[in-house]
Amino acid sequence: MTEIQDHPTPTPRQDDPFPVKGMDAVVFAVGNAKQAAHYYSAAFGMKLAAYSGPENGSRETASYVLVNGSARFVFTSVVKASTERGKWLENHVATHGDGVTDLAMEVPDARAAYAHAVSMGATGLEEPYELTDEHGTVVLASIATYGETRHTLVDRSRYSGPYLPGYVEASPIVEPPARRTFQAIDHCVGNVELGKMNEWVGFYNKVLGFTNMKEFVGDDIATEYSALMSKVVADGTLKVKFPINEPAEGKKKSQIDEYLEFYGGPGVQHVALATNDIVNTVRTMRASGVEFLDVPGSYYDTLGEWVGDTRVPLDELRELKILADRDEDGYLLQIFTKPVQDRPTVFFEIIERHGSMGFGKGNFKALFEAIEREQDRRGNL
Ligand code: TYF
Ligand code: FE
Repeated sequence: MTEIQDHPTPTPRQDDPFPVKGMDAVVFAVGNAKQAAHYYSAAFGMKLAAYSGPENGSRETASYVLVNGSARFVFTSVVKASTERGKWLENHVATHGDGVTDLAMEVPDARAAYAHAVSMGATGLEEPYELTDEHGTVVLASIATYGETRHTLVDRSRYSGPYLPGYVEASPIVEPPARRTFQAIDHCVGNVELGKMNEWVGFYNKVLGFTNMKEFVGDDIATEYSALMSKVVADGTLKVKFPINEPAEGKKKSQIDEYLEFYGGPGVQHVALATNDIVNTVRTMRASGVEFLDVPGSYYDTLGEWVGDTRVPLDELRELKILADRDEDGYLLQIFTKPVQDRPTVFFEIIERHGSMGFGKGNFKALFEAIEREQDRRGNL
């Protein structure tokens, strides 16, 4: 830990050049959105809220909108080969497999946000445009980020429909779980190529006015065991947090290199979901067949000594393989799923925060050793 980092205070700045309200949605391009919607309903406990497809005027693509508290995921697939609108989606899925195309952010003014971003050097992908239906008007615009990922900027302050014009309300696919599994998107992590982390951190600093959070993985830790470097950028209110990873020279093949190779370039690595009851969430998801990374029992033999007491008894953390970390602000509990598709690419994190605004740095050793064991099982170490 040699660099000095900004230490953001979570107070909205009056002069924020790029104010954001929070994450609007994580949008996935997948091979079969109908089945993805079922998986995220039955296994993740999300609720289908809206749909767009051939039955209501979208002839080329089908999209399912799933929600859990303020967290919103959208799954999109092509329904017909080689159409004009479906082409890019087809190419995205062919190259990357299932993956994230869009980390959409809700903003108070999409036109102003887009104009600011482009004037500061962002690549514009969609100029601001309006969509209107009987529920009101939404203003959208999109800018490019790493790989083929984009940020759509969404002003939905004059809209009351279930998602966007073009979508109709939809009923849950299965009965939602008795207790909510998570209620918000905590952070979304990108993997970029070797040597590009600082460029992308600079992009978020300059173009979006995001600041660097104090937690990061530097050279020293990277070469020891994690084989990655990481820095975190966040908006002024810390509602949107984007860690950026790049591969590092380590003892073994970097997990980031494995991702880049199998995804076919930079992209979203994991999405962390905030819960108030990680024990319930993990029990519910495990019972539905979601696989989590395995942590050796030895991790728990010493955990109590440095983490101290947490809301969840040590025995229950050990039973469920939940990780814990503490810093000067408090503690957090977290767990990571295995990749959720056949490619070793996108996975999820469940996180319960108690004061700590960190990302679990105390767990990096145990976590990365667990990831290495999985890489080894796949023959990618
Ligand atoms: O978001 C984070 O930074 C933590 C730590 O492959 C992390 O969740 C970083 C890289 C990784 C898994 C977790
Ligand atoms: Fe994370």
